[in-house]
Amino acid sequence: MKRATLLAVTLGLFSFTVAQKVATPIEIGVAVAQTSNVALLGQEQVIGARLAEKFFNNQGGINGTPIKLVFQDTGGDEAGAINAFQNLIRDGVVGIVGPTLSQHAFAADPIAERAKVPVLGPSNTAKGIPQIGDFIARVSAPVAVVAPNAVKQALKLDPDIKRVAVLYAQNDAFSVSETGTFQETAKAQKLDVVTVQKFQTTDTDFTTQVTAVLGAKVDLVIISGLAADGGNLVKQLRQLGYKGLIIGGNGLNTSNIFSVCGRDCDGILIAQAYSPQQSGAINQVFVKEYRAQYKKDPPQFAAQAYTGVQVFVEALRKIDRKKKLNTWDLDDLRAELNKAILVGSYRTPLGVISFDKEGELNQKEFYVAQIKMKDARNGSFVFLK
Ligand code: ILE
Repeated sequence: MKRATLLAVTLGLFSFTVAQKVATPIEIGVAVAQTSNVALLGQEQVIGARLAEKFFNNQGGINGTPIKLVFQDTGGDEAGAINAFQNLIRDGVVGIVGPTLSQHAFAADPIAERAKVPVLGPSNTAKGIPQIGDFIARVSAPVAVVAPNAVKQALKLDPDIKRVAVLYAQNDAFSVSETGTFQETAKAQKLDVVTVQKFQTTDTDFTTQVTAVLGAKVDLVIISGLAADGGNLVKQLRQLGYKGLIIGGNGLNTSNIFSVCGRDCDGILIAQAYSPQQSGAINQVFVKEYRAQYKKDPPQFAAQAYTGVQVFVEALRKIDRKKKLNTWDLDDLRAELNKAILVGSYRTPLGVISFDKEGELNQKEFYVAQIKMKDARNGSFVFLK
């Protein structure tokens, strides 16, 4: 039965191939969180990657050869990320866009590095990601250049801010990295960090931390955590009476927190590495497609995942022009692809980007948005000047 099905499928594919003259697609792996709490962030990456797949295939893929994204769900932990990477590498993808979290990247990227498979981190912003190895680069600007913008914006909105409370998820590598940047920025701006509170991304009750924050009489709260915990923390801060400004870190940068903090999400400031208003032609196409399907503006995580796929596509096109991709040995192609990625420059929805020789991203434009809630469920990110 199985064999018969396989034969039928093979024959079907064969005749399709002959009839359509479609070459075997080039497979690019996408390993992000499609399940677990981390999927609050990962879902947007799946959407961005798929839009890119469609867009670039409509353009003819890699000089006539279509691309195919191969998805592997990392789930919410390191073991899942490692497993997803291993499966993709074994399946023969040319490179991997992923994973969702830096916490997962520190565990899974070394696997790709050893196998010499290029990785583009779509959202891994902790310090030290490109330094994991030669095959690891990212299209997500590091926290050190993104996060300070939110603090500066808060001071623009309220120049009288003096006392700051900082909270962070101590079991998440990115949150630990981000709070370091936030605390340094606060001090550089001559603010007093009067209390630093820790929590876990798995926590749901933040009474202890909120009590400490309220007792410290602060004008600004800065949170580094992920979407579910971060959203709950905001909600509990508001419910227990905190009235001042709140900065949310990159882990709260999704409209998926609206269902967690509801109306209490209103006013949160979040730094952005992407703006739907970015004027480049490809961004305008991306925004149009995204709006048509989802009736709202695309979020940062979707734009970055789109960019990850785009960088692979453009680097592959370059290689293919010199020597057809189907004539390469897979190991050689992966190594060549890694080199091509690092020397290129790309017009993406994030603006024009390139990489330094370690695989760190060069990006110029950054923004800050403020959440505006319309009711308990619906809201938007308003970009500030
Ligand atoms: N930027 C973070 C990280 O590096 C999260 C990505 C928020 C979704 O882990």
